Amino acid sequence: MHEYRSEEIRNVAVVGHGGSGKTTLVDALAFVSGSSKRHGSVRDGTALTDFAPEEVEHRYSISTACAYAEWMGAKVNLIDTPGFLDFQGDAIAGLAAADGALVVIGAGVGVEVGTERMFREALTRKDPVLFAVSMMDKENASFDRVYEQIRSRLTQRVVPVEIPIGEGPSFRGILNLFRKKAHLYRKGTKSGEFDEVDVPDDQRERFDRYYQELIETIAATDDSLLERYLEGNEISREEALAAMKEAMKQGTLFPLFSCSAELTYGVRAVLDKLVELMPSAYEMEELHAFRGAEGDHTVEIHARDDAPFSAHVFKTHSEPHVGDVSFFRILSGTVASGQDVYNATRDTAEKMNHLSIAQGKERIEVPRLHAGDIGCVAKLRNTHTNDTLSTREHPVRLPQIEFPEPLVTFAVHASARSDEEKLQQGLHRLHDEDPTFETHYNPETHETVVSGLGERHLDVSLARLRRKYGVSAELTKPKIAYRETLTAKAEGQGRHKKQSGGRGQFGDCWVRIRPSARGDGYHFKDEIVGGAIPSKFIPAVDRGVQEAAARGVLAGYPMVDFTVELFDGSYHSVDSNEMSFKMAGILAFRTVAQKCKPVLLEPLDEIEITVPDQYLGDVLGDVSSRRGHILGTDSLADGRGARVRAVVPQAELHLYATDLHSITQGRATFRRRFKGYEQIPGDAATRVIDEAAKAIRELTEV
Ligand SMILES: Nc1nc2c(ncn2[C@@H]2O[C@H](COP(=O)(O)OP(=O)(O)OP(=O)(O)O)[C@@H](O)[C@H]2O)c(=O)[nH]1
Ligand SMILES: [Mg+2]
Repeated sequence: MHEYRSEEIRNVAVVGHGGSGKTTLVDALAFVSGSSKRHGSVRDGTALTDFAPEEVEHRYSISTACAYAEWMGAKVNLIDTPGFLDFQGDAIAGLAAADGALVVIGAGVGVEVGTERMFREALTRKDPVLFAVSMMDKENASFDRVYEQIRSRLTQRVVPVEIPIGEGPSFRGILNLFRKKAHLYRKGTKSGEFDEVDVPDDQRERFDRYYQELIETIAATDDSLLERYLEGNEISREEALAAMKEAMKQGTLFPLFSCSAELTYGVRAVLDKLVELMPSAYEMEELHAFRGAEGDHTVEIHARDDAPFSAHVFKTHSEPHVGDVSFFRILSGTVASGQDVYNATRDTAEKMNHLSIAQGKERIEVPRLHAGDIGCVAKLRNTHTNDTLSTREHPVRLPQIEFPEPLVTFAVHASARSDEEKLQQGLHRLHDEDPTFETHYNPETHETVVSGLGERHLDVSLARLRRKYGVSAELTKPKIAYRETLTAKAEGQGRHKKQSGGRGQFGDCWVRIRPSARGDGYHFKDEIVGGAIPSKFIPAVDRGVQEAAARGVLAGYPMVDFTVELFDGSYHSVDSNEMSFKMAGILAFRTVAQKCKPVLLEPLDEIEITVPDQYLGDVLGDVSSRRGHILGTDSLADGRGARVRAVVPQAELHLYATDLHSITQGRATFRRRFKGYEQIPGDAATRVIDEAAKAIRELTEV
């Protein structure tokens, strides 16, 4: 294969709503260019970039995957991303590795929530965007409707460049505005071959209308062009393309294409324009990276071959017999197969053995890759997603990809007890592969919990766990880490006395217990005077109190935020020892805490919901029904809805992501953050206490 340099490389992330036709289009682009030998299909599980067993089974993308199309002397790296919200982390990683976004929209369904989301994400990253309306052959396809939806929901600055001739079953060609020709596809063509003909008479009126619009839009991007256009001068194809490319870079123009990836109609035109309109890797704006493993000085990174090597790992894919495959985008310098590199994020040396590029699941070895290219390498020792590879001589760390935070949490249990250790290892491997999948042990509830972006995300993660690490596991609703606290003060005695032949045990203490402020923790005060308890036994009383407090007095949850004053007691010169005073501490706590009006506390999260106005009422009502407390509602500046802040008990938030999705047709997003503990009101508290008592009864009956 030709060694492509940054000027000849385009990195394009293919993004959009779930099921909009991205994977099919990537397959068609690679096939039509001749770079992929087979025209695969999502329907029969042969699509180039949907090769993971879970993807073949479900017929949708789960992971970001790479392919390429060599076209017009360039290499277009195509990063196929999943559209479902649950796998959004991978879509964001795909955008991070690219220099432009191809937003795919299904001609039948039009603009959807995921289209909007990914378009805005691309805008935030200042990526040029090209829209492709795919599935033009589908029964209910309508190009004009989608065009109108883009204008009303996404941007007024969209301009059609390739217009379909016929729609649905009669879709047979496109009007190519730049060439001022019509392309009529040869029926049954395998790779998008067409006849270029003059614009047919019955298409003349549409052609003129769209052509006028295109030229005026392009002319308006540049004063000198506009002047010449208004003077009646012709704007050449090259000038028009250059102006459009510049406007796309500025984010002021978004070209619109139409195609049917399945029939390969219109796909060549999309390829042409990816090469002509997307910026080359060479045009990448400089980045600022941290120097060294720890340093906070920054250095500029340019996509130049003569700069030191640096690359960002945006995806780790682990395979049963191969191990981890790391996908990276080279940001500066070149890298050769077998070269020693340095992972500054983890301070480890790595070797780039069998340097490759990916065409779907196939990896093609290459001797060298240049600045701006995307490559992959297997079996790095300790490199994970979001790490930076560089060299020992010039170690740098690149800015991190910000992955979405987990929204859904479950407890996880190995199906077989003996698999517990394997489960822990597997879960950590899954996290290394997918940063939006998190796992930790909750010492308060004694459960291992896993979090992700949605239920589907966690289900797929468990399927991977089973396939790759041979561990079956089940998800259950996580236990809530309730706590207990006190609301009144009281005092009393704890007296431990045992006489069972030989040496006895004796410890006796008097304590005062009072509540302290929320979050203040536990305090122990020694107020013994005159040696009523010898000082060497006092820490034992403290330990006893803490041990008893950890088990609470209401429902077995840890008691928090209180102060214990030890103010009196007595001892026996022979029978007293530390053990006896610890027991006295336990007894004192149990007796006195009961008198201090104990209550249950529950963990609360603060949530921030962004929601279009038409769903605001429903969302607020739903938050209230979850015992939520609304902190405030603000209107978003650009009329895109409202932002609601509320505090809601964690116990009421299980599966909130799923519920919010269905209340708002997927139009709302939310974030959650642990807020603190607060007292549970009457009824809800009684329920928790009853449940705890029931659980204890069941345990003792067994
Ligand atoms: N008729 C027709 N069907 C298509 C076309 N493109 C895709 N499809 C079908 O539409 C379905 C979804 O296509 P995909 O390519 O998997 O869509 P996607 O955007 O990759 O979906 P996610 O990966 O889930 O986000 C599949 O059944 C495809 O076979 C097309 O051009 N014409
Ligand atoms: Mg897909």
